[in-house]
Amino acid sequence: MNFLWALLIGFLLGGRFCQAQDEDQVEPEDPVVDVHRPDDRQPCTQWMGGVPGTPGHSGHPGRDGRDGHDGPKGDKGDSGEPGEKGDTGEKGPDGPMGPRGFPGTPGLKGERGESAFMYRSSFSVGLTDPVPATNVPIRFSKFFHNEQRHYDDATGKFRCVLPGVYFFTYHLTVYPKDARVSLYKNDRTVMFTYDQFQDSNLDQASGSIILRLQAGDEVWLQVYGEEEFGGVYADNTNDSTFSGFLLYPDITTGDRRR
Ligand SMILES: *[C@@H]1O[C@H](CO)[C@@H](O)[C@H](O)[C@H]1NC(C)=O
Ligand SMILES: [Ca+2]
Repeated sequence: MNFLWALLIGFLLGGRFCQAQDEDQVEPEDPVVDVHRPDDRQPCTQWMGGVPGTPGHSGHPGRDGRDGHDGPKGDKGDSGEPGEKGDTGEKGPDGPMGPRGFPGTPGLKGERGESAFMYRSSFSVGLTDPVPATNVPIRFSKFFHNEQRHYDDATGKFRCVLPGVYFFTYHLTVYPKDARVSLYKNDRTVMFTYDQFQDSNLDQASGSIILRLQAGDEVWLQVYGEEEFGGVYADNTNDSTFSGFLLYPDITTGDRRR
């Protein structure tokens, strides 16, 4: 369209030059420019060899072309900044049980325990003279030890104060006849010891026993039988002894908290 306009304007301007040349009567000397000799009879009707017109104005921008094909894949970009912390997820199921741990450190030292004094009971006694009487408790009146005075030489009996398990033992010199001794617990014989004496000799009879006693129980020794079995003897250099002690007390829960 613009091209047509430029052609039309150029055509009109060319005709005006043609008239001026006609008035000057000047003939072009350059044969190259003089494409066609002007015809006097028909001035400017067929002569197109005018000066080229000025360029036209720039046209309007054309429409955008079609999108090109996708280019090759670019390099990997830098890592983005960390996002905000998300909400706490739901609690997962319990995991498997772990291995056994190391032993812990020792605990603190316990408080001072109560004194064992109140659970003491022991005695060790002996004879000072031979025992003439039979079927009565042998009274040991030589005291090696009787702190708690649980052995009573007036009766010849050990009287239990602390319930528990007790150990008793006796070592008797036998002279000048047989000795048959029985250990009693509350008027009942528990154990017998018998020694046959031999002339011009000196024997020993001994025995030991463990008994559980309640408070008030009594334990003693006595000759079992008639005088022929009364050979329990003692003098300054030949002792006959009777000993006993609390092996361990029966402590109830109440006693322990007392
Ligand atoms: C008692 O033992 C002593 C020696 O230790 C002895 O000389 C004495 O004869 C003994 N008593 C009896 C009755 O045998
Ligand atoms: Ca003997």
